[in-house]
Parts: sequence; C-alpha cells; structure tokens
Amino acid sequence: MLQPAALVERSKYRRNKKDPSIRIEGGLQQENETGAIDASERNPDYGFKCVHYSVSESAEKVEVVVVRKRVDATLQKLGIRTRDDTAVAPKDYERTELIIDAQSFEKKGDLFQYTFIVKIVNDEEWNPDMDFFIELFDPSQVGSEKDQLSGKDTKCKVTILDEDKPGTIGFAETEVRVARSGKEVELIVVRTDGSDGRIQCVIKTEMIAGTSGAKEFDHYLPIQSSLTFNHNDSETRHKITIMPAEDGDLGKGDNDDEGNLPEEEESEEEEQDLVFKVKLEEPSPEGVKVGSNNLCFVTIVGSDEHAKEQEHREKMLNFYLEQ
Ligand SMILES: [Ca+2]
Ligand SMILES: [Ca+2]
Repeated sequence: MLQPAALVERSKYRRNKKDPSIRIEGGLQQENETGAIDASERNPDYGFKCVHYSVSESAEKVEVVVVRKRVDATLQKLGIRTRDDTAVAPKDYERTELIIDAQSFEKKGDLFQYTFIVKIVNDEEWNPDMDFFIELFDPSQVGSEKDQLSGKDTKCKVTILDEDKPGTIGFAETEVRVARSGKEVELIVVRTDGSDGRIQCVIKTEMIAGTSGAKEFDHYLPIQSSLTFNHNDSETRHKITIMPAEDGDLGKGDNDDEGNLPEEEESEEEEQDLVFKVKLEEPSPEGVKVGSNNLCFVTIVGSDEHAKEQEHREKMLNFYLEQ
C-alpha cells in the first residue's frame, strides 16, 4: 500500500494528475499505474514503487525505484534484472542486472527506497512504442524456474516512447513537362516534417489510359525501384529516360547532349502531348509516410514546343529554388 508521504513526494513531479511526468535531461519520464494493485496481491518484502514507467527515448535513461517494505525482510539479497519484450537489449536499452543488499535501501519519508538507472538507447530511427520489463528475483534461486519474486508489484514495465521524426515523402512538383527530345526527365523527391534516420520508398512509373497516355518503352522507359534518404537527407532525385521519336529522325537526337536538337525535322504526328504518371509508395520503415504529393504527372511535350517547355522548366526550377 502506498503511504501518503510517498504520494506527496511523487506529486511534486507531476504536471497534472493525468500526465505525471518527470523531466530528465531534455526527455520525459512518466510514472503510470501507481498504487492500482491491491495490498494482498503485493509482495510483503519488496516491490517496485511504480509498475509502469514511460520514458522518452531522448531521456536516455529511466530511473526506477524499488521499495523495501519491512525492516526484517526475509530476503537479505535481492536481484534486479531486465527482460526483453518488444524492446530488445542492447539495441533499445542496456541490459541491467544487479544484486543488492537489504541494507542498500535508504529511508525516504516512510519508505526504504533503492533507486537505479537503466540506460535507454537514443538512436535516429523512428521506432514504435516499445516495452521491456524489470523484475525482482531471489539470487539464491537463480537457475530454478521460481527465482522471480511473488506478487504483482515485483515486475515493472518500461515503455520507451520515440520522438524521432522520419518525415513524409513526396514530389517537389506534381506536374512536370519534358520535351520528346529531352532524353530524360529528372524528378525531385523531397522529405518534409523531419529527417531522422534512413528511410525508403518505391518509385514507379504507371501508364495512363486513353489517347494522351504515353506508352512504356515507346515513349519512356518504365521504372520500379527503391528510393533512399539517408539520415538528414531531405531531397533526392530520380531520372526517367524519355524515348526519342519513333518516326523519322531517330539517330539525330542522340548525338548531342546540349542544344542543336533537330526538332523542326520531326513529323506532325509527334506533336501531341503524352502523359504518364510516377508514383511513390511503400514507405519504410514503419512511421514513414508518403504525402498527398505522391503522384507526379509527366507530360512529354510535342517536340516543336521544346523551347516553350525549356522556359517552363526553368520557371518551375526557379520557383522550387525560391521555396
Ligand atoms: Ca532518438
Ligand atoms: Ca528512435
């Protein structure tokens, strides 16, 4: 049973009743589910002061308190150890095992307390909430099945709350124009709302039905590949090959990278604008999202509009650079 003095002491750290929090080095630690266990279900000698802690990853540690309830506790040596659950040592926290004497407890208010720290790993990757346990055991019984102390307050759960922001992936421009003679189109993919950790998604082209739909291999080379942002990367680019016009001057457009394109010589049929789409999907790891700008429509502009397209492209680029 929790003593009033202990409750008063803990209350000092609470911001409010719903959200009891202790600030530690920039992070946050919360004590949950305190005192919910009936006295008859508790261990008579030792127990955790709180059976569920929440700690933010950036706190980098959790402070846990064990209480000795009787001066004449039968067990003179007490073991404390961590146990993996969804949080796994040493990836997510530091495995801890201690054996302490009954004399290690210090009197604080009405309670004899022993405080120890378990280190939490603060990484750059986004993680879902993860739990591990800390339990009390009898060191003389190690190896047997029954070394864990009886009672519902001899096991405590720690929930690690992650605050890393992996971000949202999307296209910088959702409509892009390229000349048939442009050879390739470069799409800019951006990451907003955070840049923690390495994230990925799939980028792939898709045909559009109808007469204005550009056709795979005839008009562009389809892609389906993985796009990666490293930690702190907020932009990446991906090129898609635009096929030269089929009729007439196939060879000529391939000779020279800069200017002097024979657009005037191409046939009338090639002037229609053709469209295909590029999609971003399957963001990973968990927590990464694709935004509403996950689709980009690429218009392959009839070749005699090359000059106009260049102008448009430059305008778009300038617009983007100004953001
Ligand atoms: Ca972190
Ligand atoms: Ca993390």
